[in-house]
Amino acid sequence: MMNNSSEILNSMPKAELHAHLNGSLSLSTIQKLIDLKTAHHCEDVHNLESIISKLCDEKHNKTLDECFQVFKIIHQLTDSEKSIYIATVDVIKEFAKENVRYLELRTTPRAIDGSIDTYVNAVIKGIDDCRKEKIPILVKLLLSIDRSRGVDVAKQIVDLTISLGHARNDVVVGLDVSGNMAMSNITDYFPLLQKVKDAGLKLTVHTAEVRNDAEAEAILRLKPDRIGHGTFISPSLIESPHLLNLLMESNIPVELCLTSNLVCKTVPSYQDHHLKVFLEHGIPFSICTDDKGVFSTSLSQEYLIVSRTFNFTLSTMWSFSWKSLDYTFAAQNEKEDLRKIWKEWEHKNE
Ligand code: 6MZ
Repeated sequence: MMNNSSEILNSMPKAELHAHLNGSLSLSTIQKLIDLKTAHHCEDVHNLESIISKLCDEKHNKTLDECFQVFKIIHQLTDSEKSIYIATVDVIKEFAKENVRYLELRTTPRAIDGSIDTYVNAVIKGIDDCRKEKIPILVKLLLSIDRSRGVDVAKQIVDLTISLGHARNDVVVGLDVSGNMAMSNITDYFPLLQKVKDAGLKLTVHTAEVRNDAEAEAILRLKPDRIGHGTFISPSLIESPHLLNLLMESNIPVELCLTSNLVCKTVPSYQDHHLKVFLEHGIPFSICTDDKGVFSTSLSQEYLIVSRTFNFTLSTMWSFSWKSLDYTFAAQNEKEDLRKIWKEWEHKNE
């Protein structure tokens, strides 16, 4: 295989398994949504514009709490069917442009005109239209629970996930649990999460993004299909190998988001990222972006960072991308089709 470079990693087929819709908006989409508000004579748009450009500045390191404030601002821009549709289409096309050939988008439905169905239908319409336009990317959707919003809101989202997981099982594949970990007790949500599992849908849970060993253990014992981050499971950050052993036994794949963790200061440096420890312990993982807009990154950029930080060859990087296909929530026949694309690229670049 050729040498690693940003061009070659850009051309390599990749699978994105952890992308929050509203965190993935590029500045050009944000500008489009601001213009949409201006056209509708919404107040405070200039104020919004200056806040957003400051918050999206890549050099502006944020704590995780500050990130949750950024999301609140972005949510003011995606508050109508039209803006949610635009956001979805733009994000899909941007990922497709950097050869992400499989995208699992996740988003937390908010009520539009009193209905969360309206929000989700706008996202699904965006996905369907990209499919009709033959954008070369397979897109699936996970609905997210924001754990800071309480169990009653979560219940509505779970019910919608289950009904769409049947009616639109070509798109809606499961549920994600995200949001501010500090603001709730995860076990309150377990009966709902079990309901999703019992309905045969997939489950991924943000786990140990900040340190909470008891919570991380409870989530691992629930056995979600994947977990997000898994930072404070790593023995490089916590003294006891107990959680790492549990993760190894369960063989749950982990969605790793290096820039997100670095910017939010949950890992001290790229070199200290737990990807290396997880690799050494045979823990399955997938390289992801988390919020490509808020963290000014792309999936190709994350691959480049991993290859440069740990000195991995192109064929190692390709194998990371190849293995992520196993961890997707796509159907078996879809995975087979994707594997053909990956193999074709490998042969061309041998
Ligand atoms: C936890 C996160 C997150 O759902 O409105 N979200 N939750 N940790 C993170 N690490 C940085 N990044 C994003 O996208 C934005 C929402 O995703 C979750 C938060 O709940 C945020 O409000 P959607 O499309």
